[in-house]
Amino acid sequence: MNIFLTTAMAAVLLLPAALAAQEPIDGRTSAVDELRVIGRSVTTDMARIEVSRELLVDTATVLKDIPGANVNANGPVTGIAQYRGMFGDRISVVIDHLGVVSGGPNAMDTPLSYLSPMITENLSVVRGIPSVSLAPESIGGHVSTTLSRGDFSLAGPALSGFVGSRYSANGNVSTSASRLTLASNTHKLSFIAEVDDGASVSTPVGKSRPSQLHRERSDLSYAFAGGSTSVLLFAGRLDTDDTGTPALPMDIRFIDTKLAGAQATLELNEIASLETRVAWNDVEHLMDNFGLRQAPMPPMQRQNFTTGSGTQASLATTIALSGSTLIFGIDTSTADHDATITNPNNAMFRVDNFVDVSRDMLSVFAEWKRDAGRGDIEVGMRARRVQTDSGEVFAGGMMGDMGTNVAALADAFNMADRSKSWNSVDAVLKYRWQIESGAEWRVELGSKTRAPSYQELYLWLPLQATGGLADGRSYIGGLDLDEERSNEITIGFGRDIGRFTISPQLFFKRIDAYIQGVPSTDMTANMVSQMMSGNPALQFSNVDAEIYGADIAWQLELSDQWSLDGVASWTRGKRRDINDNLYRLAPPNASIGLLWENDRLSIASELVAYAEQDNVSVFNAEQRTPGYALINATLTWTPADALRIETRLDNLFDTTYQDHVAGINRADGSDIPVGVRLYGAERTLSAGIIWSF
Ligand SMILES: [Cu+2]
Repeated sequence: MNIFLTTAMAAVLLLPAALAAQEPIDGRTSAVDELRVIGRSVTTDMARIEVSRELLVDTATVLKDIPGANVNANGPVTGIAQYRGMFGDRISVVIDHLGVVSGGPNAMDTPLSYLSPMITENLSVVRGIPSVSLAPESIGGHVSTTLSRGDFSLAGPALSGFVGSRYSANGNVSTSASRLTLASNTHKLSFIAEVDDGASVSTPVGKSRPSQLHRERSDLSYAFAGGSTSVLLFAGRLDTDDTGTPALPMDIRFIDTKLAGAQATLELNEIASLETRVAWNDVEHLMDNFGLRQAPMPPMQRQNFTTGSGTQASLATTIALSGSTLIFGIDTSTADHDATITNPNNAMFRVDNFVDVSRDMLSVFAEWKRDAGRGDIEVGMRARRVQTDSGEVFAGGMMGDMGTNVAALADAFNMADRSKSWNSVDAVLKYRWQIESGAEWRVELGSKTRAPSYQELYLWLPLQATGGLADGRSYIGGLDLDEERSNEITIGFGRDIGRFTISPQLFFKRIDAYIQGVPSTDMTANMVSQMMSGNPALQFSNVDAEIYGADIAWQLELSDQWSLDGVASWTRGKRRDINDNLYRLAPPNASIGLLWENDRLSIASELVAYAEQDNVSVFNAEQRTPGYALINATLTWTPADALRIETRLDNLFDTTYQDHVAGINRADGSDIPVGVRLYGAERTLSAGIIWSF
């Protein structure tokens, strides 16, 4: 407890109390059950963060400030969203309402990696069970983001935008971004661009190598807002080069993605409106195990060239009835993937990791919401069909037993029926009851499904291409996988008592046919895996699981300038069929922030504490992690309306700590030994300046 006291006291001392001038804050309204601290708000419904106001490189990092959420960071810009014990493909992540197709079989280009922070307006997470209308596949949660493409100009044609740069001394990490918007009250043309760059960062035990990064992201858009019509057209690009992912067996050499899309809404009449969206993206990606990290012997050098491309489209109609709303919609998506592993020193060596893999989805839904008075109800149903297929695979250039065994695995895969489909129905029921005192209760019931990912199905050779699991184990897919079904309940409460606001939630999910690795019984796969990695293979299989927990956000306004706020999250995940824990769950954690602000200056400090994670999974020998506490502080100064100066201090006491969900180092040549959990950054000072016009 001593460390808590000392750190809490230091947090208070960080705030120069002398600055407490007496000026009211505009726009600081506290609606029922809404917690609002600069740049963020949490309700029983939703937690939202204005990303562009946060001094960071990976947008996914803001998930740590959201109750129940966390981020599995396999590298500096490879954050995988985690929510209430689920992560990866189980979480729906959308950019301006539509998803992206990831081109990396290890999720090196996670959906959130497409959101460079300075050009991201906000990120919000649905607390509890996502409505069926929000996303076609969202068994574990829904993260919604928007790019900041500027506003229409109501006062007539005008040019607006910003230019800004941020720098962090640890690793010379810089982020620079700009927006240029030419807009009238009906037309808007906007260009945004950001370049992020940095070398490997230092931790209290030495440099984490390779953790350098280089990412360029741009987006050109046109928008129209008429009386009853609005349109958005966009084309964008992501270009990531030479970026480390020390928790994975390879690093990013390049990710080259083109994105484009169109969205339109049309108000048909007083009661009905239509929304339609279509998006396309195409990814080319190269990763290797020798370019950025200490290279293995030439025969062991590997590079993997992968592609991913696909489209998503949706059409929905909203009908306003008296006191309620009805939405009908249809969603489709297609995704194609290929991946080929070669050795640059051996022209004969080739492994077709994924060949002509496709995963297509068609889904329809209906949702009815009554938003009248004190008892709000939402009922939604969604039917979905997912179809997948894979081409025939090949591997060559391997000698002796290895060559024979790998050829046997390829033959077995090519003989098998690889064309699969799953039909399922999801249902969500939400009830919100507002009491006269201003308190609200919320009960949500959901039955949600997820068809397997292409890696879980078609990984025919034991490899670590697992959507970023980063557990160091080699997996093979399961062609007979069933869909997962999660039956769940969320109970939430929200209350304003004077200057104190609180919104706790409890959840329980019972998951049938939960997909995870179990020891493979395939002798050939185990022999190959043993020779390549020193461990037998795990096979993606259906098991039974349950996840439960609680999370809370709260705020206490001490005065017009001073406030305290906090978030706490606790999640437990277990197998039901055997005695084991689920893999890579964030340990119990809490943060307390102390904020002082007036209309020109805000100073915030936070104490972030993580408990040890003892509830680790046996099936893949997950390592335990000790607990830790950190203090961070930020200062934002707006000397003029157009100018914003920011500084941030992370890890004030230079604490040596390991983030449980950040993964294990796999890279030779780092100051952190291979097989040891990655350490967090040492004390780091960052600063930025942003000029808006
Ligand atoms: Cu990759």
